[in-house]
Amino acid sequence: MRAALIARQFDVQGRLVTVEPYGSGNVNDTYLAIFRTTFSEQRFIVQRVRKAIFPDPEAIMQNMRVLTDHCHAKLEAESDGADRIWQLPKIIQTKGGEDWVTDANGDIWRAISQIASATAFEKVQNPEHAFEAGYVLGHFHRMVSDLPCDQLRYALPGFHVTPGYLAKLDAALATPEGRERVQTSLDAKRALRFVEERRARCNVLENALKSGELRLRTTHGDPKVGNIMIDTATGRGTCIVDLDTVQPGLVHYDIGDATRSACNPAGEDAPDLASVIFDLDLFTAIYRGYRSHAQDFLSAAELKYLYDCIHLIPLELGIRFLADHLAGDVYFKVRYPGHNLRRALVQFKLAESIEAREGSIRKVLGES
Ligand code: GN1
Ligand code: MG
Repeated sequence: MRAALIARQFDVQGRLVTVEPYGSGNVNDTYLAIFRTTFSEQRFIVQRVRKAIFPDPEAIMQNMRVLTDHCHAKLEAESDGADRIWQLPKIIQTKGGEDWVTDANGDIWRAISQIASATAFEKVQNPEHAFEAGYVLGHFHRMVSDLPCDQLRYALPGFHVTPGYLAKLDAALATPEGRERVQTSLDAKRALRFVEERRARCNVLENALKSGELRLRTTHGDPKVGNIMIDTATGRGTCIVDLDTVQPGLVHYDIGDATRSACNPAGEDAPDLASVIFDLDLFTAIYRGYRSHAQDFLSAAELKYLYDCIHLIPLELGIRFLADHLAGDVYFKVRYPGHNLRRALVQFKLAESIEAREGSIRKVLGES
């Protein structure tokens, strides 16, 4: 097996016992490798970075190196006064001292440490869990608030730039296959109408960036609850994983992504659309967790756009899923035909629920 051959190239002691598919990522191929010696065992994550998604995988690895060097030094320096043992995955180098391996197809493979005794939940469990998700993201943002984002490369150009996803949707619609997929499905027609009614709102964050009101920072890019590790011994968040999408961006991309994930108890694959809501108790909890750290670094202008990002990012993810459905499922991995359309409907239902609760959300944000 290719993953086993690759796993042996990293600088780990012992003999390979197993290497099995791991996690539920929608994009990369992830494996858990277990190596054993006479006395101990080491588990780590091996991943193939999909070239089709990340045109410049070396940029991801360079970003990961810059980020982890910055954060590990900070975590060490602050560890005596910290309220818990904060963690962050570490790059495991190859036996030759490289940060990644390139296979015969030109694909990049990398190895990172596994966070021990911790669990990531695909769906939010309760308000305490939502609080922890906010607390971990706030802690991460505070840690990187002094890491100038011009030290990072754009590993995924256009990531979270909503108007760009609208353009992709339009391009998919302009193909005969895309048109056919819409004409034969009431759900696809409904989803498209939903987007059309909100098209004008899709520029809100990019306009604020262009006008200079908002500024770029170092962002995580994908802080959904499934990427927040919860310590099994204490129930406390211990770190955020999945560092592929770390790059310059707006802090709002992360906040909107965290809230769309942690405030929807039905999850991204909700079996019943009627169960998809933006839960205000969960939102109150995640925002309280986030603010514990974020009051140190968020500007007044950034605070002003919080409702906008909470609404925009689920709308954007819905547009991304819908565009991929119409393009023939080329980006997100799917488990059944129509999976991406179904995912889009869940995100649109969530965006609708956010619209219905705008006043209450703004209240929690302290705006009224
Ligand atoms: C993808 O592969 P995964 O599950 O970490 C996607 C995110 C989406 C997420 C939705 C690089 O993340 O942006 O929010 O699916 N990652 C990329 O579950 O596009
Ligand atoms: Mg990810």
